[in-house]
Amino acid sequence: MHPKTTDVFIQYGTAGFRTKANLLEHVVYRMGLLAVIRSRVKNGRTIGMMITASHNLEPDNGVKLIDPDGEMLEQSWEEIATRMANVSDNDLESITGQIIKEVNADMSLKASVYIGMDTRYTSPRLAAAAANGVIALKGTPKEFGIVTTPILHFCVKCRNDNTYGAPSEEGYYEKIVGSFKRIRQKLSVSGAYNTTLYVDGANGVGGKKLNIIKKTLDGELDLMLFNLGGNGGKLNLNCGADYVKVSQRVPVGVEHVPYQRVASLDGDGDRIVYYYVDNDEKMHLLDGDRIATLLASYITELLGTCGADQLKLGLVQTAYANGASTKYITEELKIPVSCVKTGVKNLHHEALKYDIGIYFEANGHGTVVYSREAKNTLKKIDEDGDAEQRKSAQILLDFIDMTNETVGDAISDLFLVETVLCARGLDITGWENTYRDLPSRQLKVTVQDRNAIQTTDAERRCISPEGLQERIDEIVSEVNSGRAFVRPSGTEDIVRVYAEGDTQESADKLAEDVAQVVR
Ligand code: NG1
Ligand code: ZN
Repeated sequence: MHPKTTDVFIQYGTAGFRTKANLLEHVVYRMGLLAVIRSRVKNGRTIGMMITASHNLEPDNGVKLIDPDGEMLEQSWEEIATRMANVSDNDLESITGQIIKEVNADMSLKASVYIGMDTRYTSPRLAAAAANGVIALKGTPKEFGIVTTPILHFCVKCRNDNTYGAPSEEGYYEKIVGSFKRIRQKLSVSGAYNTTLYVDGANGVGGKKLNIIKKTLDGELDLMLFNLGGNGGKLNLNCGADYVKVSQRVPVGVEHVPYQRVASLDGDGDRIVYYYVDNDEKMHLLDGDRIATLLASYITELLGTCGADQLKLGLVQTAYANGASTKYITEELKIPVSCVKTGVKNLHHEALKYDIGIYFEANGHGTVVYSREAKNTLKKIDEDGDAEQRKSAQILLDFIDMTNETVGDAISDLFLVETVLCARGLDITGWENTYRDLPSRQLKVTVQDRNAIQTTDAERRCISPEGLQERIDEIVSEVNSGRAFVRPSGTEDIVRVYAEGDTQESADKLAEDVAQVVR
């Protein structure tokens, strides 16, 4: 029904399949087949399929599968997905049969697949191909239309675990926004905090959903929304969280008032960074590391006041975390930090090792996960504690409900950040002043074979090609507070270079020098 029209090899990577939209129809159809098989292997529990290319530009698209608990597809299935996507039309049936045997799927079981998509003009056609794939193997598709990636993750989780919430967009608003409002009633707006927040919606789905939420807020937060996709604004083009973070520039399409805090979302609403411009029109970025430290210090404070210090809280970062943030977390907050390989699933798994695990990529993708033990301890304090302990426990329980624990979520993270700023009476400079970021620079380098570069130590050091790490070490040693690493991207055919230094000039030069060695 959806014939393969290209021989270009495609791989299920950290962000699923992602490429030019016109190369994807057969891939998405086949992922519909695979989602049904996956659902049956999971005893008929619901699987999710999200059609999106996140922060990529409009001509791209992609698809990722969501496992029953709302997490990313189990890693061992990535190879199966890749095999299924690349086989010829002629061999599709036999390979599908082979895979069914291999994974031991009982094809007589029911199968359920939730399908969501972002705002790209190619998404509806791909979502239809996905549904056709599901139907071809006698599964039941349910289409959610245009939703953020995290809303779909949430719905999948709720469908398989009804204690988490109701599996619908409304159920999501009820839980996330509802708990934000409940918390706001317990806190008073004070100090330097003010309720006006500007938002850059990247001309994607996140801004559209905030526009729905905005109408239900009663002055708890005054959202001024920009880049909602109208007025010729192009998806992710010179706007959105990735643009702001990587280029270190303000997005187009947003009105800039000095010292007004702005939240910038990415195209599918799973990343968020904050920034403001000062009187000299200089942009100050508050990225994922800042959000992580803000949340970590607030949760730690509440655990203290409610007498639950025995719960183990930890933070998870990647090599891209600013060195100053890691120093602040370990030395000032005295919270344990782990560094893992890039890719949200790696952070998520590491975070699950703590009672309360906070994970963020510097690019603004992250969330908090809470163990059953942590939730039960807080509920018990809410029942048996003294008045002050109970108050903190209740705020923390609302905080947990406001968190989308399945995956990084720009909307949920926005409400978490706004809650902490309000509770602490902070404006954006107060938040910024907790520590000073080291200047940094990211570059992309095109090489012949990016996989010639192999890394170790959570991607902070190269083990091949021979001699490369020694050269980098030499260059880094000449820079004050210098740090640099290179790694092949998992989502683009490039090598990424990252560098930090004591000044912007030294960070820029270090990145450029390291890039020269890689080229
Ligand atoms: P790659 O292309 O592997 O660097 C990028 C981001 C990841 C993650 C994935 C998935 C950076 C440096 N890398 O991965 O953090 O978000 O995309 O979208 O931001
Ligand atoms: Zn995204």
